[in-house]
Amino acid sequence: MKRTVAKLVIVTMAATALVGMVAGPAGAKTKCPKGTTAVAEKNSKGKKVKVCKATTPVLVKVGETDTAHMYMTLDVASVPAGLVTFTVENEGVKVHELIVLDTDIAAADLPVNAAKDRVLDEKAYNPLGEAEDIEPGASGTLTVALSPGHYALICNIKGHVRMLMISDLTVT
Ligand SMILES: [Cu+2]
Repeated sequence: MKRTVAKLVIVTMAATALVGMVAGPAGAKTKCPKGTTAVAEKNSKGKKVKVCKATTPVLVKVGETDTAHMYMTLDVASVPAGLVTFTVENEGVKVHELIVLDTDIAAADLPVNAAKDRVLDEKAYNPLGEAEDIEPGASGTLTVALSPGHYALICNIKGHVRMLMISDLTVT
């Protein structure tokens, strides 16, 4: 199934406190209201500007259960189409990441390359964006525009998909 997804991706790797900050007219930082997030858009003159847009929040918790198991849990199984902001809280002791793949394939069915111990060809599954290098105790955010369908969420650091850092999200 071919879907058109707006190329609208914001990755904020800064501390959570900085999430949603937008440069105001005087260059001052302005916080977006609750329930909205800063999104880059082109104005009528083709200039890139940041605007606060309504977004659906999804809380993603990641970490390690034991030496052989990890987790990636979402607070919802489905969200309405539109802008979705993932906030990824790393509760573990290792660095993790979140990659959102626009694919009908269930996350558990994504092929893991045995030698590399990760999903080799992320591009084959239409990656929409990622929140990378989330340190233990830190959080990262990722805002993407999602159309109805299935999305697979993974942490593709070596070994982590095999240890179940995977999740599925349905967009209605
Ligand atoms: Cu991980």
